[in-house]
Amino acid sequence: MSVVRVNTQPLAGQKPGTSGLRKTVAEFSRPGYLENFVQSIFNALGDCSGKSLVLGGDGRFYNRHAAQVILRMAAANGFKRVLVGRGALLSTPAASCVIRKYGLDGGIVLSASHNPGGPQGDFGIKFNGSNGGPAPESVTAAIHAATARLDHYLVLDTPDIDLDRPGTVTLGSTTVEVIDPVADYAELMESLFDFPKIASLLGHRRFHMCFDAMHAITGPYALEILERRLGAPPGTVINAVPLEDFGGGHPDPNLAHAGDLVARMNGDEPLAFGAASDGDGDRNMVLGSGVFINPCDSLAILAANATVIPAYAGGLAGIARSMPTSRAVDRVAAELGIPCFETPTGWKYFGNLMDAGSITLCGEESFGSGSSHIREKDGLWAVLFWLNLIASLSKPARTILREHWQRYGRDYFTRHDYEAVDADQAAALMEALRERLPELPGQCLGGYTVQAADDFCYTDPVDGSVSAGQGLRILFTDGARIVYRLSGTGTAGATLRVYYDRYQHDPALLEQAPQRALATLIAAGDELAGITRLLGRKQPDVIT
Ligand code: VG1
Ligand code: CO
Repeated sequence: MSVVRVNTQPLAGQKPGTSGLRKTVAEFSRPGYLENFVQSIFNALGDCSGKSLVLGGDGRFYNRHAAQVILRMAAANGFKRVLVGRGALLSTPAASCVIRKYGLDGGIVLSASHNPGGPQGDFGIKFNGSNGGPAPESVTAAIHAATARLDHYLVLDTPDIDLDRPGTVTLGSTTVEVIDPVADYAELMESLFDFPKIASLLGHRRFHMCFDAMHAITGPYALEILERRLGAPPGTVINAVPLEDFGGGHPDPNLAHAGDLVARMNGDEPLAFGAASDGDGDRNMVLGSGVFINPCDSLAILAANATVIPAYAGGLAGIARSMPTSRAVDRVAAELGIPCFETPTGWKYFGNLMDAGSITLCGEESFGSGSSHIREKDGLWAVLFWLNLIASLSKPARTILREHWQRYGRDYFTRHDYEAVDADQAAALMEALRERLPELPGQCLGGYTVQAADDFCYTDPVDGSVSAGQGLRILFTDGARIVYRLSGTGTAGATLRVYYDRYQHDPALLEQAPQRALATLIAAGDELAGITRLLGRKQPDVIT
């Protein structure tokens, strides 16, 4: 076994986005593409000798190959210890859990999350630091800078190791431990929630639920936790086997893509509760009988009822939400008398607040919620939180939702995504709108008067770092809001996301369909940015 120094040159475009580097499998398969990026992560870390890592991914096509390459490179770069999930599998939250539990220096998660997989699909690499959370902007910028000056990478000349057999292998001076990807995470969940109470709910003959793992990473986790530890009937978890192409589906838990689950919810034997997770297990969608629980409302409800859960019985230090997320959780924070922070989109902005002890819960409108138990959003955690609430409050999910609206009012929310838009056209639309921001206050748009308009800029209260250009916000005098931003996770053209929300507290008007309740605001948003006019799009591709 010898260390080989391979000469290379910088490859353009290796810039991490909202959540790691995401490219097509075709691009990742180009000679040196994967190796260049991994070496750049190691270079940004500095001297790797003596350091430790966790490695695993969501099981998509290229996952196993990439894991073998990364192990050879970690060994060549002098890492002391690498823990790798059996089969090269690890959900994003489980990787965060393992980093924290074993005091590792960081982790590499192989995933493009909700992006489609397979040879024609996408692949991705995320790097997490020693707190278990996604690398902050300062680190991703250092990695990107390293990609631009790379001239060689190091790799150990050694064959693939058996990733399916738990145990220890030595590569050069690196100890590689193949670990059970589920055990540490399942144990952590058991320490947070009232498992006996959830088990009695799941054993009740009138409570039927379904968890759709969408052939992505959460299958093995959900089987272990829901069916084995909590005794849910076999078959509760569907699409449980991780497949390299996610069975041809799109592992994005929303009403459009979790079709099997939606069909079961509305089938002959309607279910009391349904949930789904995404490619790498960090997101969740939760459904009650006949109702979809918007992630913004879900976060608010978890916050309002947190003390029911053993792990949060002592109360919450504070809450944070991403800027486009509705302000439903702000109302809960105000009532609890705790701080509520507004951060840019992406989980990396929550890490400092959690490390500083300023927040306990946080979430995003994009089906992500989590707490300071780890430093990632956590799909199954949210599902267990909901089950614990239903069991402890002895109320169905839809009643918990309705009572929440009656008490706090409802923040109607929707997100409209325009996918695969021409990148130049999308940038021009955003630029034109940005230039008009100063003139908007006081103007009337479709019956709404603009109170303020800005390009969201965040100053991290912990380290003072500034993140500018995080989305265009139009705030109206009645509290309604429109936000425009471009996605940072796509691989084809640009995706324009437009977020609409409006508060309603009239008890008689809490049960409207969101698209209806927001119709005039949506029309105003289209007109203001010129979506139909400039992009030629009459309808969004995905409505959440
Ligand atoms: C999207 C979501 C964002 C989320 C990110 C990563 O980013 O909007 O809230 O944090 O995906 O989630 P963007 O830039 O496409 O809007 V995941 O589950 O892909 O790691
Ligand atoms: Co994800």
